Amino acid sequence: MFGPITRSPLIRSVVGLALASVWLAGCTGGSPTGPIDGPHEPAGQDGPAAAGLGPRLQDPPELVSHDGLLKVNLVVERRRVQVGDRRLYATTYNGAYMPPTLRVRPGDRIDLTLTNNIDEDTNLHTHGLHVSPRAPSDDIFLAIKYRQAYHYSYQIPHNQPVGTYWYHSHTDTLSAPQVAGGESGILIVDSLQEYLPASLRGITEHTIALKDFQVQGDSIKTRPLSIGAPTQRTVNGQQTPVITLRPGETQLWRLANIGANIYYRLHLPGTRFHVIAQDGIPVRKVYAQDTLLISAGARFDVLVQAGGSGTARLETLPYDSGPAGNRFPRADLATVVTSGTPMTPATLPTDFVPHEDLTRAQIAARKTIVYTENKAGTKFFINGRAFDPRRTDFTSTLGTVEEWTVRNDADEAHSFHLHTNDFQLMSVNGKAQPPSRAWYDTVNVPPRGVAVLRVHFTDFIGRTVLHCHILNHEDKGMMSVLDIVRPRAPSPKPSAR
Ligand SMILES: [Cu+2]
Repeated sequence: MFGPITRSPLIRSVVGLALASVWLAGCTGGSPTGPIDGPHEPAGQDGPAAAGLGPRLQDPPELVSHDGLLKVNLVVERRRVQVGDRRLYATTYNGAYMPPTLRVRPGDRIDLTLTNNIDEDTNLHTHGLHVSPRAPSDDIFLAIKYRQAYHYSYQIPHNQPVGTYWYHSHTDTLSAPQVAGGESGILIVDSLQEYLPASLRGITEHTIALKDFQVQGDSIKTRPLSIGAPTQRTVNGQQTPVITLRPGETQLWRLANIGANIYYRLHLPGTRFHVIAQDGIPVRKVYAQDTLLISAGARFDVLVQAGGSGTARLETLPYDSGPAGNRFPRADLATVVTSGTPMTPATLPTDFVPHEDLTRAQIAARKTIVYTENKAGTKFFINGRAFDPRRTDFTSTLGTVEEWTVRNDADEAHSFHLHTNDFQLMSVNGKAQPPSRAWYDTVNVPPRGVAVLRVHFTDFIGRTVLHCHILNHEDKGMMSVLDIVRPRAPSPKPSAR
């Protein structure tokens, strides 16, 4: 029978739900705090990678598809787990704050059973996947009751871009408490590395999953959640872990903001992020940034190339989301240690992966999406209305391209996320976005700002959603229903008399 194979040498196959949860709990409970010079990777003898810097970065365990299929059992349950350097009750998948990474390829199917062992509704969303929004696929309208299980089946199309995605709870009014509590993990569609020049194929890659938690007693705080309250940043569930490179080495880092509410402004002094994919979609031209704004839900796949030996802090810089928003302070995320035998720095790619360009597409319809909120910041609206899952707010036709203007009439930043189809960002505040790096599934819309984007509705019909990915805002109304419908059959020609 099929068993998802992980790349960890410690696990061969996960054939049963009980085994999966027991093993993963054991794995994540034990290893993240291991010493930096633990048994898995010997620390360079000549490098500064010595005791005292912190635990070595652990990539999450992986469940990998086999012969086109990935079978997964995820159990949602409250567990006391290792979170950063504390043990806290969290809302876990399979007993871990940082659950397994699902690793698949275009054309694969994911058969996923989600079992709900928490005393409230939950469900699952495969963020960024171009899959059907209808049950048993990526239907976020369904609610899995306490003690019930649901069998999801996701057919990933052959045209799915390769990169970093994630999965998380999308439960109506409960997304923020459940994601903040722990219900989020990484999903990778392979293989981004196949597009790299030969000299870079097979480079070391790391997931840098950014999750943050607030504390209440012996638990991760889930409600009421204040976005601006002090919060602990973690990378793969670890607090300031150590990432090691050799001088001149190039690594692929999968940066993913999979927390509930906060933004990151990532910075690594002395190094630039060479972006090769945005929200799981490879760029046409690689570009380099000193800092990367990663709004809630967003991902960047980047190449980093180490300089000479030394130690630097991967940090998030202060970010101010506007007068009605929040001021997130600077924080350390990881320690980056460069040591050991130098490598010749590889030439990084410039032209990368071709992608559709909608710049000259025929526009079938235009829509305006206006974000507003009340003065108290407790109610959030799209076009004056709070989310109602029974109402259809927008209708689009399969096979057409539309241009949407997302206008943020609030005094704080909001992000825009669309399910089922990615979009091409055309401009932000009138500044044109280069088409060679314009595809996203999530984009930040500055306070009093405007984003213009184009969507090509391909492959799938059904009711889906668009929303702000600051989950407190989504839960409090900033979400709308989009129904993607088949084109109307041409009206019959009048018959000759
Ligand atoms: Cu928002």
